[in-house]
Amino acid sequence: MLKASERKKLQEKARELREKIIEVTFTCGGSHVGGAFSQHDILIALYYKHMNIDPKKPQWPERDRFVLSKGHGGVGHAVVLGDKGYYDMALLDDFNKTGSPFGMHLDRLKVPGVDTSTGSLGHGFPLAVGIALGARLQGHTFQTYCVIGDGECHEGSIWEAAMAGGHYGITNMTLFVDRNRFCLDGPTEDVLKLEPLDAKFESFGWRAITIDGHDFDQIDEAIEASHAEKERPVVIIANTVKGKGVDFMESKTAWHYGGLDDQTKAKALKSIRKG
Ligand SMILES: Cc1ncc(C[n+]2csc(CCOP(=O)(O)OP(=O)(O)O)c2C)c(N)n1
Repeated sequence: MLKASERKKLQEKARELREKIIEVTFTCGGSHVGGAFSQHDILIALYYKHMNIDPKKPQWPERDRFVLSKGHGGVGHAVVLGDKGYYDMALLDDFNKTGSPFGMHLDRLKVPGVDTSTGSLGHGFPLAVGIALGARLQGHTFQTYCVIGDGECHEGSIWEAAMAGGHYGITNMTLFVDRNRFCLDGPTEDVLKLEPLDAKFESFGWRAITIDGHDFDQIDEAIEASHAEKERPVVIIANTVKGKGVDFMESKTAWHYGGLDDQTKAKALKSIRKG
């Protein structure tokens, strides 16, 4: 259970950075804003409570690693990294513009704090399993965190990685599924059924913990449980809402990717501020 002051701090940071995601989406012309908002509270809990990192030393070998396997959520990750001090937030004024270090999918060679370049779905999670296994073999104690999308679970390589994670008993990583129930072209259960998702992971040797992915107490408790688990890798299936925080975006397939004009930007900010 979080202390009231910790919960408040996380909630306020989440609101502040949701606003920033709207600002960047407005200036760059469009982003994968729906998925950035569903994953957002997980990133906030990790970066502002759990991750052992030093923005002044982005290559510190013992830093915890973070792999945003659903790399199209890069706009949300970029805002968090900027706020943490990896770079000047003003750089995001040119997000996804020609010459900017920031593409829609973040490049680890251009953006400090990014451990893995992602964007091609199904490829970050296998890398995260490899990072965790490598860390164990080399005697490192850092934790590897990874976020995959539920639509991303339609990729076969997700299940190869799950098989490897279960086989090798990778307990130094924490996997999240951003279970917002939507992929690019509609509800996941209509496009290609995923349920029972927890049982699928369990059958691959994982312990599945299902939570409300916008409840900071539940996110925190699940992360702690993943740290304490010593036998099986842990997947946290985070039930989330695509577009969370902006009423007219929530659970709308059309807001997988979208742009804003002055009017919709003002409406979005008003909705976020209302809470
Ligand atoms: C290999 C690959 N195929 C297709 C795409 C295009 N694409 C980008 S996002 C997306 C849908 C992903 O759905 P989900 O993982 O549920 O993302 P979220 O709803 O969390 O944004 C697709 C198909 C891609 N990036 N990579």
